[in-house]
Amino acid sequence: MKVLLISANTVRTPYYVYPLGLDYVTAALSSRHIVRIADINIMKGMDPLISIINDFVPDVIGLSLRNIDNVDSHDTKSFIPIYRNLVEAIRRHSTAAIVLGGSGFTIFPKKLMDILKADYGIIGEGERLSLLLDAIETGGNAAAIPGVITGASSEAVPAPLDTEFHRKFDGGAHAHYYIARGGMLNLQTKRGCCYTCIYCTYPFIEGAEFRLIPADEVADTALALERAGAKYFFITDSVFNGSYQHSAEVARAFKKKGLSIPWGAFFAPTKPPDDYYRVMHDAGMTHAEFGTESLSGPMLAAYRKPFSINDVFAAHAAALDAGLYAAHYILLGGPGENRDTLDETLRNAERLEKTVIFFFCGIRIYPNTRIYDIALKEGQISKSDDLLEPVFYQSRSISSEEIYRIVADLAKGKENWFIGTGGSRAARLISRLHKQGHTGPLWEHMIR
Ligand code: B12
Ligand code: SF4
Repeated sequence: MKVLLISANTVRTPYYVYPLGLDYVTAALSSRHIVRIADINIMKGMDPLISIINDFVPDVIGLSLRNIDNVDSHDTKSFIPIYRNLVEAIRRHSTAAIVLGGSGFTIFPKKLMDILKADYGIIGEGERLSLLLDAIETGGNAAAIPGVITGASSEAVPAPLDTEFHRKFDGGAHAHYYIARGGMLNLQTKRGCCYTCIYCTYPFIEGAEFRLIPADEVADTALALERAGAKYFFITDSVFNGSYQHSAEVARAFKKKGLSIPWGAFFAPTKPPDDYYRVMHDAGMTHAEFGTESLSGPMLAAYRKPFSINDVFAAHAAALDAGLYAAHYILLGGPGENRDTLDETLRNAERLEKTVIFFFCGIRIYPNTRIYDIALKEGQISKSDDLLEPVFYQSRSISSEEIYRIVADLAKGKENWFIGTGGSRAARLISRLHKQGHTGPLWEHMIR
C-alpha cells in the first residue's frame, strides 16, 4: 500500500520541533508498503501538499496530531481549525482512508474522530498502524486491534506496546529543515512514567511503566543525529531521571561512543545519587529542565509529586555544581492553592540561585487524570464537557487571575522569571538567536 504520513503541527514556539513520532511509525511499517512523510511546517500553504497527494496517490493517509492548543490560560489558541482545513483539503483531492494519531489525538480521540470525520484513529503508540494496514488490506476487523478506534467504536485506553519499538531516522531533507532553524533534533530513551502526578497526561499517553530503550541503541541514534548535522538534541522522555540507572547508562554510552554535541532533558528534582549530574555533564549534557511545579510542601503533596522542597534544592545544587544550566517549571493554582502556599512557592523561588523559572498560572484539566475527577466532584466540569476547548482548574481559595497578577507583579524586573514560556517576546528572541547561529533552547541567556 502507499502510505502518506503527514505531520500537521505548525507550532513554532518556543521553537521548531522535529516530528519524532513519525520516525517510529515509519520504522514499524513493513517494507512492502511505500511510505512518504509530508510535514506541514515545511510547506507554504496547502498547494505543496496537494501536489504530493496528486503525484503519490496514497491509499492511506496518516495524520499526526501533536498539539491541540497552546495550554495558555490567558491567551488560548486552538489548533483544531488548522486540522479541520487540512482534512477538508485532503478529502477534496484524495479517496485515501484517513488515520489519526499522535499525543494530542490520544488525549481526545473520540471528539477528534467526530470533528475530523476520519476513518480510523490509533490511540497511543502509532506502531500499530502496521496491524491496521494489514486489516485494511485483508478486510480484517480493524476495531479489534488494541488502540484502534473507528467512527463507530467506543473510546479505549491505549494499551502500551508489548513489542520493542525502533526509530527510522534517515537524516534527509526533512531533518535538515529543523537543523537549519536552531540546529535542534530530538531523541527518546524510554517511554512511560510510573509517577502519578494529578494533572499529568503522560502516563495515559505513554503508559504507566517505564519501557527502556537499550543505552547503546539510544547512543547510536544520538550519533546519527550528530552525523546528520544536528547541533543539539532534546530528550523527549517524560522524566529522563525516572530511572537513575538507565539514564546514567545512556549518558555513559554517549561518552563511550564519542558523541560531541550538547543536549538537554526533563528531570524530576528528586534527590540525585552522588555525582549523577557530573556523569550527565561529562556526557555532553548542558541543560536540565526541572518539572518542579511547586515550592510549597502542601502543594507538592496535593500534586503527588515524588519529591520534597529540600530535594528540589539538592537537585538544583547538584546540577549547578556539575556545571549545568538549570531551569524550573512551576504550575500554580491546583487543588488547595491559597495565598499562603503561593507565597511559600514564590519565597522559595527567590532562593533558587542561577536559574530561569517558567510560571504557569492555571492547570489545564485533561480527561483520564486525577485532577479531572477532583474538578468533576467540585462541580467545575461535568461529564458531558469534552475539554477540547481548554478548561483550567480553579482553586477554591485563590483565583487564577489573582495568582497571575501576583506573579506578574513580582516578575517585573526579574529577567529570569517568565509567565508561561515567555509568550511571543521570548519566541521572537529565540528565533532571532537561532538565525544568528545560536543553538539549543537558549534560556541559559536569561539565567540570573
Ligand atoms: C517533549 C515534549 C515537548 C518538548 C519538545 C522538545 C523537542 N525538541 O522535541 C517541548 C518542551 C519543546 C514541548 C513544547 C510544546 N509542547 Co510538548 N510535549 C512533549 C512530550 C513530553 C513528548 C513528545 C514526544 O516527542 N514524544 C515522543 C514521540 C516518539 O512520541 P509521539 O510524537 O507522541 O508519537 C507517538 C504516538 O503519538 C503516535 N503517533 C504520532 N504521530 C502519529 C501519526 C499517526 C498517523 C499515527 C497512527 C500515530 C502517531 O506514534 C508515535 C510512536 O509511538 C509530550 C507529552 C507526551 N508524553 O507525549 C508533550 C505534548 C505533546 N506537548 C504539548 C504541548 C501543548 C506543547 C506546547 C504547545 C506547549 C507550549 N505552549 O509551549 C509546545 C509546542 C512545541 C511545538 N513546536 O510543537 C501537549 C499537547 C496537548 C495539547 N494540549 O495540545 C503534550 C501532549 C503534553 C500535554 N500537555 O499533555 N513539548
Ligand atoms: S509530571 Fe512528570 S513525573 Fe509526574 S506523572 Fe507526569 S511525566 Fe511523570
